Order: sequence, then C-alpha cells, then structure tokens
Amino acid sequence: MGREIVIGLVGKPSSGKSTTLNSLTDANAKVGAFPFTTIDPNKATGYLEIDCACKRFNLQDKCKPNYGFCRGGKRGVPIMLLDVAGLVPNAHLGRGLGNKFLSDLTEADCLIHIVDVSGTTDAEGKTTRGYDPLNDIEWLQNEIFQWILGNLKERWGSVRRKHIGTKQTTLETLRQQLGGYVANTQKIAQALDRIPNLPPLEDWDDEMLERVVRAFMDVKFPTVLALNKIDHPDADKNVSKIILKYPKSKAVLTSSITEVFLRKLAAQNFIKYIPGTEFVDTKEDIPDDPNLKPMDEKLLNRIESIRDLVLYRFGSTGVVQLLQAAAELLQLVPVFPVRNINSFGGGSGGGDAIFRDCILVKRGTPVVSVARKIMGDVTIAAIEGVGGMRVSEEDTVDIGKNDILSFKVVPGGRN
Ligand SMILES: Nc1nc2c(ncn2[C@@H]2O[C@H](COP(=O)(O)OP(=O)(O)OP(=O)(O)O)[C@@H](O)[C@H]2O)c(=O)[nH]1
Ligand SMILES: [Mg+2]
Repeated sequence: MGREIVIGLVGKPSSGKSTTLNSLTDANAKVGAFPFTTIDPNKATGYLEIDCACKRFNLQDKCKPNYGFCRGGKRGVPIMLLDVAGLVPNAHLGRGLGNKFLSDLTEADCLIHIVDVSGTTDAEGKTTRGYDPLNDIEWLQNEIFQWILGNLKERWGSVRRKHIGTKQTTLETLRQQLGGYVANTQKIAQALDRIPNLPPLEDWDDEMLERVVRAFMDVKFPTVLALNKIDHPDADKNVSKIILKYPKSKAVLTSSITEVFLRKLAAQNFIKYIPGTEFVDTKEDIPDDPNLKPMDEKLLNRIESIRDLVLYRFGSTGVVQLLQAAAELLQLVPVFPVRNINSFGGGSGGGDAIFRDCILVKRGTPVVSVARKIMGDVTIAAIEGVGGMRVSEEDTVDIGKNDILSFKVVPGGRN
C-alpha cells in the first residue's frame, strides 16, 4: 500500500485545533482555554464525506465498507488527521515550543490553518478581546516559510559546493535537501516549474532561494483556512475582513465546539443529528421516536441557541465541509477497487457486500499506479472498468472516470 494521506491541523495556541480534531474523529484530545494544551501531536482517523459509487447503481442496501461507513450513499472514507502543538510568532527562532511542532508537520500533505475568528485570543493564544485574527494568517505562513528557508540556508554553502563538485542536477540536489519534508522528486519538480527562467543552482542568490522555498511551500503545504469559533458574536466582522483580504484562499467557516457538543448529544440519544447539515431533532420535534430521550430545559435552550447562532445562519458547523475543502485542494478522487466488475463484490472481505474498499488518489493518477498502490509490485494482466471494459494502464482517474476498477493479476507474477 502507498503512503496514507495526512492532513495537518495548524494554528496558534487555543485556536481550536484539538477541538476540531475531536469534532471529526473519535479522538479525545485534551482541550483547554490556555496555550500549549497540546504538546505531543495527536493523530486520529477522520472521515471524508463523498458520494459513494453504490448510489450510482441504486445499490445502497448492499454497500458495506471495510473501513469507514456508508449511509444511504453518503460514504465516510478514512483520512488521517494530525493535531500538533500551537505555533507562536518566531517559533522558528525557538519561541514557544519552537521547531518541534514544525518537524511534526513534515508528513502532512496539506494543512488546515485553524484561525480563531472570535478575536478573544492574542497571537500567543492568551485570552484577550478585540484581537484582529487577520494577523495570524500572515505570520503563520511566514513561520513555516522561515523554518524551511532557515534549514536550507544553514547548509547552503556546502550544498552548493557539493552540487558543483558532483555535477548533479538542480532537481537531484534539492531532492536531497527537501526530501526530509516527505516530498518526492515530482513535488519538487512541480515547485521548480513555478519559477520561470530558473537560473542554475550555483547562481542562486538569497532572493532566488526565497522564491524556491515559497514555491515549494505552495506545493508541499497547500492550506485551507478554518475560520473557527463562528458561534462568537465578534466573528462576523473578522470573517468578512479575512475573506476580503484573501479572496483566493479556500476558507470554511466552522464552529468545532458546536460539532463536538452535537455529536455527544446524538451519541447519548438526546438528539438526532446528521453531521454536515443543519438538521437537529429533539424529542419535542419527533415525540413518536422511541429512541430519543427527553432533555431538560437548559439543554433545550442550548440547542435553540445553537440553531440560531450556528446551524440556521451558516447551514452547518462546517467541519465536514472542512475536510471536503482539503480533499478538493489535494484533488483527491475516491477510487473503488472491486474483484468482480459486474457485481462490484469481492475486494477484501466476503458475502454479497459491495464496494468494500475505497482509496483516495490524486486526480490524474494513471490506473496502473492505483493498482500498485493497492496491490504492490505485482504483474497486472488486465484492468477493467464498469461494464467489463478494458482500461489501458496509462489511462487516468478523475471524479466519475475510471473510479471503479478491477485488477486482474498474473497468478504468482511479481515484477
Ligand atoms: N466559542 C468557541 N470556542 C471554541 C471553539 N473551538 C474551540 N474552542 C475553545 O477554545 C479553547 C482552545 O481549544 P483547543 O482545541 O484546546 O485549542 P488548541 O488549538 O488545540 O490549543 P493548543 O493545544 O494549546 O495549541 C477551548 O476553551 C475550546 O473550548 C469554537 O468553535 N467556538
Ligand atoms: Mg491542542
């Protein structure tokens, strides 16, 4: 199997990283209204909500994923989330927990920057009022930039000498230097392609080095903004400011604390709640539902205020959409490998259950790479798509295209 996709949650202390992690997973990461509640990174599985292939064939009843879930054609595909320690300005110089959290981030494929838009925490995560969260977006990006740049600059003299001495290509030298950030040659090439008329590496000055690092950051750490704590009365004006200033950034409005609360009440059968939607039902709404328990006045009032402040105003708590935004940024396509292309059965696990497996791959990936990701280094005899049509190895996957595949392997054949 290939490497798993990892989404990193970053942000200043007390912005709500751990709360967001908890809202999306079964994790129980420690949450606190004081900076540096999290020190060691928390890793947990979240579920990316997608339209399942079973829906296309009206086979929702038979769909039973090996991992994650499928509810009437809405499928939750496991995806790894990483919650790291809070970052403060000048972390790259060792402030706060310094570079520790930065190294914890290396395996992330993209970032979700959790921004506290309530204005109730300062740049260091301490309680305040009227703080402008616009600042946080700028300095956080800059910290990551300075961290990568600093690491590279520190060694640049010897890197350059070796590069000249060994007559390596620019790509090869950079791969050796940036490979530690879990970036393959392809990613580094992509970054370099973004710089027109790139001079030879031995001629790079400080400015060029900075441009290369910026380009690398864009490729290695594409970022979604989670504008969190929208339940707070001061959030609106801060949200507008951020969206005006960063119209091109992907931003999702969230209230993680609300999601955690609703999921908890749903687990205790006080409400019926469909995550990602505005629909919350209490015993008062559906008195005939035997599974629902009645709530006291205080809880009922809280639900009422959540509806008014979050659900009806924004359409949802936003956290389900947050993962979808990250998947869009990474251009992930869900692919369903099946053993039997006619029944969609098989895969790993038995019975007449269908579409048991689903993996996330980058759009444009050749189907043969998908096969390798799933089965490793085997010799593929044939690849079939829906209707038993042969699919050529070089053909690529996209949303709704070559996303249901059956791989025929040469028995015992290994490359
Ligand atoms: N009002 C409101 N408060 C929130 C929300 N999300 C988190 N909080 C609160 O913000 C505080 C910090 O939350 P954490 O999840 O611990 O923040 P963190 O970013 O993990 O903080 P560190 O681990 O210290 O870096 C807690 O008091 C949370 O209850 C939200 O959506 N709305
Ligand atoms: Mg935390």
